[in-house]
Amino acid sequence: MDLNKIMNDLVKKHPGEEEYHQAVREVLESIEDVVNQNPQLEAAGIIDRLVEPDRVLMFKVPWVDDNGTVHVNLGYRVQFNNAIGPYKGGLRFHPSVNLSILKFLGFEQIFKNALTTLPMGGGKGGSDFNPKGKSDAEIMRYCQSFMLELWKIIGPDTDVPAGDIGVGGKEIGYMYGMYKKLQREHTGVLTGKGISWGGSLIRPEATGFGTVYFAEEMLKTKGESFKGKTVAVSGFGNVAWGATLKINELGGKVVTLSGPDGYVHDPKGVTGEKVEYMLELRASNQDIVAPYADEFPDATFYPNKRPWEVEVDVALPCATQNELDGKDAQKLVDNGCMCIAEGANMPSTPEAVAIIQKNGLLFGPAKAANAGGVATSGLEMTQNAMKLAWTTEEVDEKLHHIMKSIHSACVEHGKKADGSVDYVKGANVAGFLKVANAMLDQGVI
Ligand code: NDP
Ligand code: 2IT
Repeated sequence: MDLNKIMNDLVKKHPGEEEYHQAVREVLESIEDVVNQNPQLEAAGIIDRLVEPDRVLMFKVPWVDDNGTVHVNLGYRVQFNNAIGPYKGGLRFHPSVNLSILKFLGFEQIFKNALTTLPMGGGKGGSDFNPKGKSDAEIMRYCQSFMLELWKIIGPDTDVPAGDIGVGGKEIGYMYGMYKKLQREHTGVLTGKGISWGGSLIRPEATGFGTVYFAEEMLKTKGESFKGKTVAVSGFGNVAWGATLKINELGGKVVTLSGPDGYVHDPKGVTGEKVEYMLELRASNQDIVAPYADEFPDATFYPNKRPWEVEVDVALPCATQNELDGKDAQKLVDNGCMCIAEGANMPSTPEAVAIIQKNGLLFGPAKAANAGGVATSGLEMTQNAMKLAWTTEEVDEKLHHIMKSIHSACVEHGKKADGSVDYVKGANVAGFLKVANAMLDQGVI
């Protein structure tokens, strides 16, 4: 496989789509050896077919605000690969959303979903709509207008969207309502639904829980656990909340949260009512974490800074892509951090990953460490298909089991001669082999 040629061609075909190039390069670097050892993959054009999405739907989303002013946003769905199951992946509503970001997320989702052991292909979608500061009525009208286009290409066995940044239970509800009306059926076409209308228990917590379960497995390989460990978490959204809940349960202490405005340091730990306050902050539709420090005087707010300068044992980036760079990684290393697991998608830059790995820290990449969210979406699909609902304990146990098997797959494919594990390589190779073999079986389509 000629990696540089593939990348040059991709960059030429899709100029400026930097996040997409970054995600593809990272995977190709890991799987280069495997591809070279298996010439049938090259003969079947697997890589060329894998790096381009099956199709992209782009549409305008017109909507009217509370003052009667008309706005137009852009909506997208990237259906990347359905070799092992229906396209599956979240919808992101954030002003930064563009095709490059959605293609990077959709590409990652292929391998993440393969790692879950469940039959789900990869996709992603969203919009450059900014939900911050919008009224509920505006968000409802927006979601309805968005679904008026999206419904044409999704279905419970075709493409099953879910939430991501800016899309939580409320938005899923508004979109589901419109889908149901247009399609005239009540099927599990979206995941992250409300519990009373087809949702799964534990889905809101699942990504954060899964990230902590994965980190726990990594720590175990060193004879360690979360008990007594200090943890830096970034973000204050859905993933950060779930992770904080689980860390508290396992006896660790979360000492930071962050937003686009800066970070808060709470040396006494984000516990009890403070965890619930995260939900209020998230629901308030503000864009800031600073009010946490007004509400809880033990905490200090540091504007325009990232939490990675705080001395901690474990770091869980749970906000957004490229939020932990080389300098941040060096600070974590210098301060004695031993384990980093990515709750967000691609939060660490390639420079950061290189520094973290060079210094021998445990490093769980996103497609393994945050796969618990989509895995539980898969469990929601199964419950919908069976028209049955599992208990909290049943779902949590299955999620825990899936995260342990993802960890085992990473160890199997990422174990190095010195006994340490390259989890980046392990996750990429394990996910890739499953998808590539399915593509081989199904012919050139
Ligand atoms: P939320 O919208 O609930 O929270 C996102 C968090 O990130 C918020 O705290 C948000 O702050 C912050 N944030 C957003 N953009 C930026 C930015 N440019 N700089 C700094 N902070 C930012 O989303 P989720 O918790 O669902 O998603 C967080 C990450 O986890 C994303 O990378 C997502 O792709 C990933 N993920 C999510 C899964 C899920 O099931 N929800 C599953 C797997 C991964 P603010 O609201 O103020 O912008
Ligand atoms: O990035 C992700 O894995 C998600 N946003 C969850 C996708 C899903 O379909 O549950």
